[in-house]
Amino acid sequence: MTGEDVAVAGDLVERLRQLKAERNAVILAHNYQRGEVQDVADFVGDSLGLARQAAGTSAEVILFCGVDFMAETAAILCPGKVVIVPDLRATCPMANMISARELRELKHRHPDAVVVCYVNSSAEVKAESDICCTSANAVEVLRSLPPDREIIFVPDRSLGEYASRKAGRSVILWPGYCPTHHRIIAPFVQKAKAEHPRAQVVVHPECPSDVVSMADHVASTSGIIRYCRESDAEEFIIGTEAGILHRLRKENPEKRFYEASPFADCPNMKLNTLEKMVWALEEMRYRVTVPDPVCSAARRSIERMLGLSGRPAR
Ligand code: CIZ
Ligand code: SF4
Repeated sequence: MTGEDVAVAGDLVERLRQLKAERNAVILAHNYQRGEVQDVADFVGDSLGLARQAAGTSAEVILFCGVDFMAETAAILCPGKVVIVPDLRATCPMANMISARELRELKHRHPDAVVVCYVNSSAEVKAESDICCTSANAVEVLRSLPPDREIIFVPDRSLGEYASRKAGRSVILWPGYCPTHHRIIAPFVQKAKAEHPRAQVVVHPECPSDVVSMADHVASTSGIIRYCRESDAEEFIIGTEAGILHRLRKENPEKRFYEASPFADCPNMKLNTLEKMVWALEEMRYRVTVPDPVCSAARRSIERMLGLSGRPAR
């Protein structure tokens, strides 16, 4: 950044501070957001941790910096609050890989199956599902299901395969995947390991299965942050969206973090900027709402997950 850029960023941060007070707003940012967006947020976390912050806040307005399904989840869990996002185009290609109609057809072919949907899904797909899960609790959710029931898992095939193996439950998979995590490929990880032989390989379960099998530890974003903080290791190769490196380096200045792939940016996550956050609060747009009956049905599948352990997404 030039001196001028720094001054502009400083002005934007100051303007955000004023607007937050005027609007009684709270800023929530996902672990994959740009560093400067994370730095101005009141809370940084994973989608479910953020939704829980949203539910617990006394603020009236939630400026949600992530992608659409996360803001929808916050709106579903906080019916009395105004949820706005900086850019309506910030969506999740993986969540868009299954529609409610496609899920209904799959259910029709397996009428006795329990439907588990990853939180990376539209409200309509959540509404068609029996129980939701996150990457932090997918294994626990599968283990909680009656042993004699068939299980449908949508939309992420990689997470479904990983959780199925860990839980010892066979599942009917859907061929969805995260384009960002699937750019973390085994040859990149091998190269990073050769360059940093002492580093631990820590990856997200959305990665391809050969990458997952090369890892020392597999976890959700909140799990990756916790593992790196608590581990005695000093170097880590990180296999998830690149935005998480900002937080890992900020919270662990004495440790070294390397990216497992040079191409692991999610362009949707990066659509949110400080300027768009200021505009969003100035103009109180873009509002995210989930009307009934989808909202109530989606809330049931999320609440079933929340009821499992009371403390789900870590
Ligand atoms: O649930 C989330 O926030 C996502 C998409 C990833 C993760 O592992 O935290
Ligand atoms: Fe969706 Fe992948 Fe981007 Fe997450 S990183 S929002 S799963 S495309």
